[in-house]
Amino acid sequence: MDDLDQLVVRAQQEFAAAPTPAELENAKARFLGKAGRVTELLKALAPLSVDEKKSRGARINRAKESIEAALLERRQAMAQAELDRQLRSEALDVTLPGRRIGDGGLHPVSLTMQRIEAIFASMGFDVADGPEIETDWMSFTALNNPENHPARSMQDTFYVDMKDEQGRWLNLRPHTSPMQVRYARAHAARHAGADPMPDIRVIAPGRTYRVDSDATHSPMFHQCEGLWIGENVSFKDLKAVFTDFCRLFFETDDLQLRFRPSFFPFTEPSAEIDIAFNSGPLKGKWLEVSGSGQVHPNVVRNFGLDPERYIGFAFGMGPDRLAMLRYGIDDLRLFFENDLRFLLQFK
Ligand code: 2NL
Repeated sequence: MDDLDQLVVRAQQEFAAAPTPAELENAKARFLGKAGRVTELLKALAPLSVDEKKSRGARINRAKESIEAALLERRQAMAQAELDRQLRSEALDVTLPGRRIGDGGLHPVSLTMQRIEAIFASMGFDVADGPEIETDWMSFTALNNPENHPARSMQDTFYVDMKDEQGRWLNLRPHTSPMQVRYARAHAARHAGADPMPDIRVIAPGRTYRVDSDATHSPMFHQCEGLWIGENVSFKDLKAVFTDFCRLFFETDDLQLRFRPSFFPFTEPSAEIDIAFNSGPLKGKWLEVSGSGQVHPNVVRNFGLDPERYIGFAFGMGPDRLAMLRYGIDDLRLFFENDLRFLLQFK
């Protein structure tokens, strides 16, 4: 191997050893630059004879071409390596699942309300929905509450610091009965000429408010009331409707109903409806699920109907409590804390 072959090998080695493009260019300058080894060798030709210049010069030029070829190859290898690195670092894994926006879901009480609505709708009940801010007449007077009844007091009912167009004080409805009063009055007015009037069959689910707050009471809670008025609607219809409702709601026929005498100003007679399961975790335990009764003649009159002719029943139940029973929840406050660990279980 002569000095020129060695020079080529050294150039190849230094190019290979250069870790960055900048150092590769420095290495290039050491061989091919103005003061580089190849230029030095060409300068050293000066004192030689013409023939020696020719042969030695040609060999130096071939060595120079080899060095240039090695440089080009190393430059391309570096560019390729840089491109590979960049492609790797910017790689997109199109098989990764995307980041999805949460689907959301309905609150367990909303699910329960929907379930109640669907069951009563399937039995021919209309579903009515209306104002949560009501007049004294709608919340109490129409429902046969005496003027001095404690339910009207500020200890029991939230009053709104505002009057309606007629100058009447407003309250947050303490039950959804006002909606049934509105519905019944509109129905009676619409069918004023009909003889007989078609039956009123409606449920009123929604938010209700009372001054009450502990483990089993929330100042805002839900209610679903039901009303069926006609010429010949009796307690046996109430029993049939409510038995069907309980069987559908709890998805079992293996339960019993019990009507326990009670009192409400708006019904006479009145009864609490209790149920007991014959099997399952709650087997044999009587659970109160609803208040009920035959609508008081004064209330029928306030519907705009003749209580001598039209009669029927009403009931009122708490979807919050029904949701607790259905899902096995022991603290009402869980419904209103909105802790996602709780809510996600109902998705
Ligand atoms: C309870 C009591 C009840 C009613 C609600 C009602 C509505 C009208 C007329 C007559 Cl428009 N009655 N509703 C009747 C009996 C009981 O609920 O404590 N529920 C949890």
